[in-house]
Amino acid sequence: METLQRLDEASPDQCRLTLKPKTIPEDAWRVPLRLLKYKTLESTNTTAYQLGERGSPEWTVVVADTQTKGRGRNKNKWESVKGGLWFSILLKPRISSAKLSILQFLAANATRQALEDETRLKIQLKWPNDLVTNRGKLGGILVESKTTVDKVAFAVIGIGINVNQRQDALPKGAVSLLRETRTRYERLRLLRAVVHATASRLNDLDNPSSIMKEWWHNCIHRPFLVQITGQNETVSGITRSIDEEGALVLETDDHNVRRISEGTLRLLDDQSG
Ligand code: BT5
Repeated sequence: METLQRLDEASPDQCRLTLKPKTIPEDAWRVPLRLLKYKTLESTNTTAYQLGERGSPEWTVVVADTQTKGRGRNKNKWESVKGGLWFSILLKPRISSAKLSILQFLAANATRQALEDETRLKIQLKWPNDLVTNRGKLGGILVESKTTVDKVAFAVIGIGINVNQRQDALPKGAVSLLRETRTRYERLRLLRAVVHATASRLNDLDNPSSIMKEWWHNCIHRPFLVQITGQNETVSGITRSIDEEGALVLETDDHNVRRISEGTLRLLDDQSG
């Protein structure tokens, strides 16, 4: 295991990062972790991606107190004020690019479990990439990657969790751990729990059905009537499962079964199915 002081490869000069990395004392990290801690970044995913391009090793983790251009899927903005936990993990998984979508579900499982263990709050998952409580959105996951032919050169798992923000600092429809449990949390302790949970699940990448099974077991719309708005269409139906690529299996209103691989899901009714 490396100490956090040995960050030569990821030094700001070599990486042309605009802000100086801060190091924090290392204790019981169980992976060879390099933690780069910043006050402000545009996006921890962007910085982790740059580090990936410059050959930084896997388990380089970038965390920032605030992000000025935090992002979600399809150019969605991710509000990243102080108090939340915004970080990205650089990984080099030995999987084909066709299997990349699985990483997002693995990360969601790991984050959900870690947060539930740390806070005792019931946290569920909403397709495709949300962490939710029954009052709103607690966090989200954004996986980005660089692929060559059919191999993954590296992947960046970006995780955003609302932790210590008060309600008035949260966007509409969002909740924080503070709001849900009336307790403040040490963000790096949560980060460590998520990293551990991710590391301990990585072997499952060869076994997507176990990842998807765990995800579906903790899904908030299982099986509910939902509406999914994609780039080209809006469909509604009852969610029946997710397949091994992470597509949502939907029984549509006209009783056809459709596999939906992208879109934003809205719960319509919690009595169906
Ligand atoms: C996501 O996108 O949910 C993935 C968010 C990933 C954020 C992390 S933070 C660390 C890393 N660095 C980054 O730049 N990103 C990652 P999506 O499913 O597209 O959801 C985005 C939508 O969630 C927005 O359009 C808003 O409606 C809502 N939203 C924005 N900020 C939020 C917040 N802090 N909490 C809850 N909902 C939010």
